[in-house]
Amino acid sequence: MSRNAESTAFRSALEVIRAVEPRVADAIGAELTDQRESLKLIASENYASPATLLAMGNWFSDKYAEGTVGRRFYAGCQNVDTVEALAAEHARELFGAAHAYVQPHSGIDANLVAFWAVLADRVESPALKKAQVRQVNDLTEADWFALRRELGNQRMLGMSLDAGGHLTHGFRPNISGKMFDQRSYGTDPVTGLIDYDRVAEAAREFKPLILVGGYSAYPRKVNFRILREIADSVGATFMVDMAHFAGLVAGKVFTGDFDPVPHAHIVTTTTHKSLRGPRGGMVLCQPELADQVDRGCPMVLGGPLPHVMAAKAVALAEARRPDFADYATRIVDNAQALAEGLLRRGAKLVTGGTDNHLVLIDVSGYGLTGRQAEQALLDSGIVTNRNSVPQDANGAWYTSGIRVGTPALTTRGLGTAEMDQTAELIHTVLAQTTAGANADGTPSKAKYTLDPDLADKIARQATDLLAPHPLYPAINLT
Ligand code: DSN
Repeated sequence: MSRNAESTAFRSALEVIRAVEPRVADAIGAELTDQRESLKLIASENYASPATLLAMGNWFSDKYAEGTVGRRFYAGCQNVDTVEALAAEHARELFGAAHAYVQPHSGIDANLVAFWAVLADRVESPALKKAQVRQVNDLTEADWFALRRELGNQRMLGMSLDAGGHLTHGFRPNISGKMFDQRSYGTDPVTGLIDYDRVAEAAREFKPLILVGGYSAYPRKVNFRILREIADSVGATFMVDMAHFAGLVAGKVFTGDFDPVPHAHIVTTTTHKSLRGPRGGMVLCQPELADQVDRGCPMVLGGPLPHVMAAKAVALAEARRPDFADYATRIVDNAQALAEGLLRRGAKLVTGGTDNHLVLIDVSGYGLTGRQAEQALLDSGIVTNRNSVPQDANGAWYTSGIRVGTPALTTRGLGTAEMDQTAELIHTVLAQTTAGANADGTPSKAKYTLDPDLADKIARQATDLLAPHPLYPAINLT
């Protein structure tokens, strides 16, 4: 395929959009410029391929296709069937999974599908059985009351948010924390690592229906074999949310005990993080859960997004190529180089390093909150996000951490030497930023001072670092 074809495709698309609403065409163009010019270190972001992006921008978006392949509630779904079946096949092959459900629109959708599949599979509920065999409209008020009571008190044990777990693993403000009677496991206060003995103890005491593994801000490998043994010892279903590290599983960086797919009953993921696909979600599961998972629509989801499923099929096909394994290896090499560069310059890192795609900097070592650090870095052309650290004294809004990840910069082609230079830029900004004060003289968690000339200089250095690695080099919109 000629590189020129990519450029022509995006230019033509923008021309068509511009004829209707030029401000949208301008915003799309501006977003490309911003992404090209900033050092993107958000651990959950990436750059999908032009083929993946283009698979989303078409008339598949116009089609309703509730149901599953070959069993739709709408006529005329033969082409949707083709792309959904392809995406599922690629997913099964890539991850060695028995079953794949590619309809979830996002990570939370995938998790809700999984939670409901487990509830439906595991809970001895006469009311639920009735709901499944009868049309929902036939259920009486008493049936509904019983259903709520029988399902409403199930237990889930997941990693706490401040230890690196995710909002959807039972955090109170999220629906998962309201659906389930929830308890969390944390990390060791000294090492910052998961203490599997403590997880086992919590599981023995709490006896969860679901044990959740997976994280969004834990910089280490997780031993899924041990977590499965813990789940089995208390009769729990073991679910893993691999959204952050799906690319490392696909690329065979995480194998054996560290690959969740052979160990978990059910695995959820997003497709747009390290996996480098379109924005969306997916569920993989053991055969016994497949029927329940396939009821994701209508249980949790409405109509699937056929255009996104088409893009999932493209991205998953890309991830099955040998060069994806090389990409996944480089993600981790880069994260480790970044961590070493930061440590050498005196930064404090949660767990003292990384063995995945992310690094969690405890910026209290620089006398800053996460909020101050995030903004100072942004002023300097470095895009990160603030994140809680374990036992965070500043809470989930201001935080004491900055999470940085390497999937996006690795896609651009930056390597370990450039990660060391990135560490230098990050350290310089954080070391030169000072926490500000409120009008009454009390310390502010948001205000800070950073010399604007220094911020400009760092932003120029960041641009120089990116210059040899243009983003979407074939695409020229001017
Ligand atoms: N928002 C994602 C992240 O940044 O980790 C997780 O959902």
